[in-house]
Amino acid sequence: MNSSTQNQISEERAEYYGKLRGHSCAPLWEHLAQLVTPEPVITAIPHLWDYSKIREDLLHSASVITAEEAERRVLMLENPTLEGKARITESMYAGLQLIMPGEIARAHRHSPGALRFIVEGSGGYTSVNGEKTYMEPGDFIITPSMAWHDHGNDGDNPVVWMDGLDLPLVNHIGAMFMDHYPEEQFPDGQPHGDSYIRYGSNMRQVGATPDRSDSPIFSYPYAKSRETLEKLSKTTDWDPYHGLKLEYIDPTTGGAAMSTISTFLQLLPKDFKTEEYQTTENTTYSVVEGDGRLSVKVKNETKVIKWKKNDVFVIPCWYPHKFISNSDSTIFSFSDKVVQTKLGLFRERRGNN
Ligand code: 1HN
Repeated sequence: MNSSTQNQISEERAEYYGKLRGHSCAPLWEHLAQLVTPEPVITAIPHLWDYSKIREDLLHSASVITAEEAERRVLMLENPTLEGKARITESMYAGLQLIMPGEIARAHRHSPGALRFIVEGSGGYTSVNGEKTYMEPGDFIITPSMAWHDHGNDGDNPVVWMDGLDLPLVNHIGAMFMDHYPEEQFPDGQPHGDSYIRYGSNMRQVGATPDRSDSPIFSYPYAKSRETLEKLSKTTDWDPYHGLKLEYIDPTTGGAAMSTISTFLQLLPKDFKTEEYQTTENTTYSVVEGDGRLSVKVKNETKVIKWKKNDVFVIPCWYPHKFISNSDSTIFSFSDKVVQTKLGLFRERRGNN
């Protein structure tokens, strides 16, 4: 075929495609190769937010805006490739929230589900449908979809936590709803610790059937999960890909604690080196204790990311990676695994073949 014939076809096609656009149609054959790729093509990149660097910016936010005016005083952690999109990975939102002594973040509710992972400070609390829970560093708290919630700080120091939300997933589907409560705080309901008493002892009242899709336990204290990791580490073989990794579960179902976000706490002992691992999960990590490195393949290069206490880092879908710990380390993480699993899309690859 000579080039003038080719040009003619292109012109013919261009004209035809233009006509199609006018009828809200498009030719699949021009897009198929980009739409359906042999392996995931991911915009988000592995990245780390150094807490020692952004802490100052975060504390500074208190002199820029009050919690009252901001409603939620949060620095969003945006993946560098997803600027302006309020996403830390393709599927998840994360931010660092600051609440100063005496402040209140007013009551509201929304369809995205949220988690809090406490980074620093004591005396902070959150109330979920009127049940208050105080939060300590390393505690994991759930705010289920459409649950009323407000936060406060009865302590003497700033309180900081990482928020994780399924916001991009909900936005994608379109099922977004939010309400503001007419009062600043939701009225007190069940006493502090009630849900833990009801559901945290492997027993439940006869006839009790929690009607939610998230765990009725909405606070998982670090002291308990850390102790469990420590004790298990004495009797359990290390997983070559994860060290010792525990998933937070809903004790009434045995499934993931949240319906749209999987949550984990893992222990990597000093000088542990994991084998190469690849997963379709989009995972955000928050380092609770220790330090180490992440070695991750980006295109054909190996990128080394150094992490330490309180840093946040992400490994989006399908980047092959390994962990190397310098000291005994515990790392919290959250991902979209539970959603992928429900949809039959979850995949993983262990090792490099
Ligand atoms: C939200 O309600 C909170 O309740 C935090 O603390 C972050 C990000 C987007 C939308 C709602 C909170 C949020 C959020």
